[in-house]
Amino acid sequence: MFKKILIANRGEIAIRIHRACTEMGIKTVAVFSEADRNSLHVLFADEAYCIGPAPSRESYLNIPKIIDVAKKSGAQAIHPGYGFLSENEDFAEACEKSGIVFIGPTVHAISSMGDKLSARELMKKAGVPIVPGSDGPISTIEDVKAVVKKTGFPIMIKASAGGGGKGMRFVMSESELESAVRAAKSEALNYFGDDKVYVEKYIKNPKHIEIQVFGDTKGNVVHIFERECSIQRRHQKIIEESPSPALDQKTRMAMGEIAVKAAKSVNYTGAGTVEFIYDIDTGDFYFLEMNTRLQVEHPVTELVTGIDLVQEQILVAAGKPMSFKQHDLAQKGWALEVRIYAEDPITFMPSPGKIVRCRHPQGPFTRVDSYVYPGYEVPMHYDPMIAKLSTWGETRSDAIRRCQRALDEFILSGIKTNIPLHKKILTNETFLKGDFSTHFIDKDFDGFDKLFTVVDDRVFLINAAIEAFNEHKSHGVWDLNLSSHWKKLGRRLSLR
Ligand code: MV4
Repeated sequence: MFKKILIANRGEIAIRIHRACTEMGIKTVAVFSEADRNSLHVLFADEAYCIGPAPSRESYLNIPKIIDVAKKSGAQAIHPGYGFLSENEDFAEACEKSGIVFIGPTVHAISSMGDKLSARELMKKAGVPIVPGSDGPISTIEDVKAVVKKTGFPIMIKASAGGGGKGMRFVMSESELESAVRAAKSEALNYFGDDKVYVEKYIKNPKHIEIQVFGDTKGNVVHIFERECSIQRRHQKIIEESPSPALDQKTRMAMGEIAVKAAKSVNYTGAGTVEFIYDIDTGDFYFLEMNTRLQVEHPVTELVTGIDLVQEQILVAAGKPMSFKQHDLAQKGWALEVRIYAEDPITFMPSPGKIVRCRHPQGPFTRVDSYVYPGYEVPMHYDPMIAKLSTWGETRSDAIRRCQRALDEFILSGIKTNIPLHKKILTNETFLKGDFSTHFIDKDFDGFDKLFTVVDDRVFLINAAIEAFNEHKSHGVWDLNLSSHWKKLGRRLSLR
């Protein structure tokens, strides 16, 4: 077993990995940029090394520097977390060449799934359902027209080197075809250095459902059930949950078996996620992409199964068998995760800055993965996600109610956050019914009026007065809840 692991990441996931290592008796090495000198993952680690200036490309993406620190510190393995170098095959290869274990899948698995077109071909051969569309890359309009004869409009043109929503174009009709194909190819070339694009029939009313998979080096591959990730904005997930309110047991098991088939087709080892698009109108589901990393939303799977996915990643990377068989696994209850972003809840603009007051929720079946603290300066150089709040309950409504209670306890002032957005989503009828699609934020959610911006609790008071006044204006009665608003806020203000 490893004695020391370098964590090639920052923020909440670096702390999450540190915790798994420490519980296993493994020492940790943190790497940090100059902007992260006071970040919590640096404080927690057993050793910490500055690897460069704030910009990611000069620090967290600096492969030679990170490998150099691993060698100097005597780390036997590197955990990449998510984002940054976690799906970078050059990094995985550089680790291998340096005799350092990359805690993740093989280079073959990363490169096979990194090229979306080769992944699609591979899935088709493995008998995994793919969205109807082109067999291979398209280069001329004629190629596309031949596909559209099968699929009809609308279609999606996707970049093979894209993924996660990058390099996608929606085409409604033939008149848009020529310009769309040209634009998609040049965009793909500019962004990814690879202009290969392919076509899929557009699924109008989809859910984004993904299956957690796990493989070890003994040939075992299992699925660890689904996560529903449809509540997202511009491909940035906001709320994830497990189980999905849309799946019946039959579909769940079918999706799980298909995901295992997909993972086995590349001899997958470690934690991975097979993303599906679920067609609400037909109940069909199709392979979208496979993410060859641990995901941000892994806590919802951990909460409903009792598995520590990071510890399993480390065990398997050290050549041990995973701790469970498929028949050992079951989902118990319901879990949801809300991502807390340092951003304006209306404009979604990042809101870096110094945190004045910070108190995380606690309590039964309430988990917070966070790296912020009172006085911490949220940097503007990195992803604005500062915390994840996950709650578990026997039923979906228990988990939601617990999340609402926990959000009410959350105190974060000095920066703006999307906490009010979460509060509003968790009371939205469509969300509560569970029959939302990926269009929820744009179509089913009325968002906020422009008056409401969160700076600190004082604004909640003003907003409560505005809401009560509007209530009075429209129904001629004062919202007596205002007094409960005041009482609750008064209590909270006095807490500090
Ligand atoms: C699609 C789709 C509908 N039809 N493909 C691809 C990347 C993944 N993260 C989301 N993707 C989608 N691919 C076909 N053929 C719908 C999505 C999709 C989505 C698309 C645009 C905006 C937000 C979205 C959220 C989830 C899924």
